[in-house]
Amino acid sequence: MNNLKQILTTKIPIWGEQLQKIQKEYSDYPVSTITVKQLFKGLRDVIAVVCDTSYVDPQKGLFIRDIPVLKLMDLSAEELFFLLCSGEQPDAQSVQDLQMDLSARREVPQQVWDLLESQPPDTHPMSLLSMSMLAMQRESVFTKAYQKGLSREQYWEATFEDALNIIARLPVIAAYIYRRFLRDEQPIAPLAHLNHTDNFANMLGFPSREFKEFLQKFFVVHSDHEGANASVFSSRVVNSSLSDLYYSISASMNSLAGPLHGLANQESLKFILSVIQEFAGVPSEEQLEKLLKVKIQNGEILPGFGHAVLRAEDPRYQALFEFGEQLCPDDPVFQVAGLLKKLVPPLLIEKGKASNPYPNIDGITGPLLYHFGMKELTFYTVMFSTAQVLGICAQLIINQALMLPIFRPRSIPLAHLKELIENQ
Ligand code: NMX
Ligand code: MLT
Repeated sequence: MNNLKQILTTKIPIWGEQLQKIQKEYSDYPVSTITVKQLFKGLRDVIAVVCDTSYVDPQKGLFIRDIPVLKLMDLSAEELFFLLCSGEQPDAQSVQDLQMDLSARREVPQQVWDLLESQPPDTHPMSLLSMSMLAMQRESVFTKAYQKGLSREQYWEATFEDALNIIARLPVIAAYIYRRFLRDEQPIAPLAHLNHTDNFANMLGFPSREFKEFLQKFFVVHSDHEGANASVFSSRVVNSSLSDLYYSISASMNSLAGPLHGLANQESLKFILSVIQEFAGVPSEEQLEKLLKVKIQNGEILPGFGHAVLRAEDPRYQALFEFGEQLCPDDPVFQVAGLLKKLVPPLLIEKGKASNPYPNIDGITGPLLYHFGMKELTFYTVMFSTAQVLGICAQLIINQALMLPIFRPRSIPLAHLKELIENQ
C-alpha cells in the first residue's frame, strides 16, 4: 500500500465522523438561499457542494487545502495530488513511491489506440480525449468490483485505483493525440525515471528545462478550482450515481470543452493571433483600444476575461504572466496579451455588464504554450484537462469515501414558479 493510501485510510474515518457530527447537529441550518435571479443565472453563488481540496476566495483567488496557490507554485504533480487528497504535504519517500506507482500504471490499453486511429483527422482533440476515457471504462476497477459485490466502505479504495490508473495514463494519451493528430509525428514512449510532468513534456516532444518548469507550474494552476465549476461539477454529478471515474472524467472533459470554460484558452489565443494579423504585428494601444471598443459595443465575448466567482485578478493568471515576463517579454503574442490585460478591464468596467473585468487563467496559458512552439491551438484545452484530472480524482475519491448520495435537486415549471412567488 503506498503512503498516500495509508494516510487516507487513517483520515477517512475522521472526516466521516466530522461529517456525521455536523449533519446531526445542524441538519436544518440554512447554508444558502436561492433567488429567482440565481435560478436563471447558473446558480451563481449558491453553495451547492462541500469540497475540501480547494476553495476560491472572490478577492484572493485559489487556496489549495487552505494554502494560497502562489505558495504552491513549485510543487510537483505528485506532491500536489498527495496534498489535494490528504491535506498533507508528502515527504520525499512518499513522493518517490507515488511516482513509481504511477509509472507502473502507464500502459494504455490497445483499444484506445485502435479507437483513436479510426477517427477522422479533424476530430477535435477534446473529443478524442473524452472518447479515450470511455474506451477504457471496461477496465474500471470500481465497476468490476461493484459487479462482484462491494461494500460502501470499500468504494473509495476501488475509486482510488481507477484514479491512479487514469492519472498515469492521461498524459500518455494526450501526448499521443498531440503527436499523431496534430503533428503527424511518431509518439514518444514514457520513461520510468521521470516524474509526471517531465514525462509529459518529453512525450509531447518539448524536453527543454524551461518547458518542464512551465508545465510543472501549469499543472499547479490547473489542478483544482473548487468543487462546483462546470466541469468538476459535471464529474461529481455523474460519479454520484456510482458511474465510475472513466464516465465521470469523460463528463468533465465534455464540459471543459466549451468556449465559456476550458476552451477559452484556445479562443483567447485565436483572438490574439487575429489582432496580430489585422495590424501586421503588435498594434499600438490606441489601435487595440479602438478594436476592443467595437467588439464590446457589439456584445462580443472577449475570451480569457471574466469569472463566475473571482472578483479580482486571478492569482493563477498573475503567476503565469510573471513567468512570461521572464521568459518572453519581446514575443509579439505575449505583448498583445499584456496589452489586453491593460486595456480590457477598464473597457469592461465602463460597459458595466461583466461582474469581473479581469483576465482569467485561460488568457495567459495560450501565449506561453505558443511561445514554446505548441502552435496547435485546439490542443490547449487538452493540456488544461490533463492537469485538472488531479483535482477531480482527489475530489471524487473523497466523495466516495464520505459515501455521498446521488445528486437529485428539483426542477420547477415556469408557471409553478410564478404561482410560488404570487402565493408568498
Ligand atoms: N467579454 C465580454 N462580455 C462579458 C465577458 C467577457 N469576457 N464576461 C462576462 N461578460 C458579460 C456576459 O456575457 C454577460 O452579458 P449578458 O448579461 O448580456 O449575458 C454579463 O457580462 C454578465 O456576466 P458575468 O456575470 O460577468 O459572467 P458569468 O458569471 O455569467 O460568466 C464567464 C463567467 C467566465 C463564463 C464569462 O465571464 C465569460 O464568458 N468569459 C469569457 C470566456 C472565458 O474566458 N471563460 C474562461 C473562464 C475560466 N475558465 O477557465 O473556465
Ligand atoms: C477553472 O479553473 O475551472 C475556471 O477558473 C472556472 C471556474 O472556476 O469557474
